[in-house]
Amino acid sequence: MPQTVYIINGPNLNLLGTREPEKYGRASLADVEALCQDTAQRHGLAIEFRQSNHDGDLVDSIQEASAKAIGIIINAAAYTHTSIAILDALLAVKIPVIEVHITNINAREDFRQRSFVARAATGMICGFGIDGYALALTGLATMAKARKG
Ligand code: CA2
Repeated sequence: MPQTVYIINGPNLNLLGTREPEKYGRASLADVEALCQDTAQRHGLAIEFRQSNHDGDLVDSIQEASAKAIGIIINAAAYTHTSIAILDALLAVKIPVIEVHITNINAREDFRQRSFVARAATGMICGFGIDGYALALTGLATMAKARKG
């Protein structure tokens, strides 16, 4: 049985590829899932890919991942900058958490430069477009291998 990584996406990311292509690119969320599936397979990992517009659902996914996964990749979208509930859920997990953003949030509006998720994250990747998800998976695969020795 391959080890599983949960990839959790927050509000409005279901609209990826339909609007604001200059910021978020032309790929859809289904394209992101396909990229993650392909990358995970190359590393011998399985993925559970989730998206929700509701922070309680995202908390449920984080708690589920905590019991079933070797790592979490999370793009909490706008909840990154507002949700203590998501931060508390992430602080309660013992597996590595990689925060991903399509855009470079540090080069955007002031309110996007504060991330609550970052306080619980092992690492953060932003500004690489959707490739950030593949980079995060590769990072988690490297960590998992190092742990196995
Ligand atoms: O850069 C990222 O990945 C963000 O997490 C995207 C969020 C934004 O609130 C964060 O500050 C940075 C926005 C996700 C909404 O995505 C859309 C994509 C296409 C059309 C409309 C929304």
